[in-house]
Amino acid sequence: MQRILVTGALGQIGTELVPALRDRYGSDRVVASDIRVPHAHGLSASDAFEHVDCTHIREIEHAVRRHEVGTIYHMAALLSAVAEDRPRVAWEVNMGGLYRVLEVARLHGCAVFLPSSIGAFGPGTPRVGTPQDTIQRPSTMYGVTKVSSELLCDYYHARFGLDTRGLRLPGLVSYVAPPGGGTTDWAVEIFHQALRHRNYTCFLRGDTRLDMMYMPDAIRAMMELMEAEPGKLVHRNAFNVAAMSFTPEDLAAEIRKHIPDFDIDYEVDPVRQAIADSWPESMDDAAARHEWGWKAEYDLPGMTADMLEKLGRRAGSAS
Ligand code: AKB
Repeated sequence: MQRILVTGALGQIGTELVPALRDRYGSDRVVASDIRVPHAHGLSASDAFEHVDCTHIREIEHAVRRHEVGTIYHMAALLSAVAEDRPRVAWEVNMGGLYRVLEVARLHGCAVFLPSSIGAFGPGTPRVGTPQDTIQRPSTMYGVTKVSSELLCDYYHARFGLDTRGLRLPGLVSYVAPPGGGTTDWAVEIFHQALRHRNYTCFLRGDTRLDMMYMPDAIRAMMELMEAEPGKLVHRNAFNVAAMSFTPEDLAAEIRKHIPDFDIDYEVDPVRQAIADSWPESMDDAAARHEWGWKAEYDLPGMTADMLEKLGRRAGSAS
């Protein structure tokens, strides 16, 4: 039986991807891995877990051999703001990690999923309705690693026939695990602060419009892409996927429909503002819709209502 290995399983995406994969394919078929320890992150002791530092090829190979892995969801990476602060580490983790994952995948015949990002675009890219195939000249180290990762995955597909597939994910909103180190983290923090303090100080300008998505849609997109008929895929690394596009002012107004006395103010961080200003407001995801039937389910009102309900419930059960 071939298994699925998830790297970076304790991060914002991995924390929700692992249970979703286990629900769909069976608990015994999914191995979580991370450089961090699982007990602090709520995984049960019976769930398969491997310590994997993706900058060490032997650790990846050990997990792949031991669990007879056939597919790797490679989520381990530094996000945009941290990568800008530590560009050398970002290159080593984002590119070095991917290179080693691809080499192990080549030797063991594994399929590979890689999350790219709106960060793979830059100031020269059309910001509205960003096409699938367009200018990609990002101005951040994160973006440089994302474009290079897309190219490297396409290369391994063309050169070695590896089944590599990827998505250009928008900023992700989720309630299970915090993002940590991204430019779109404000869109998660705002919900926690709204529920706790009725106030949020945002590090981006109020009119900064970015492409965003609710985590359940993102998780479904990853699994649907990996299940798609290979013959139908014209693109591989990586597909634009879109759901909604909003500013901090828009989200604050939507939250106010549920929490009328919620207030937002702004203390702009110039580094993260510059990163956000270089990213798409809204991507055109026609290729994903045509090639494998992608369709988002959550819009801004639906996501906001669900986030507040789920976070409110969690706070209630914790008290
Ligand atoms: C980040 O803000 O760095 C990420 C992303 C959009 O790739 N959430």
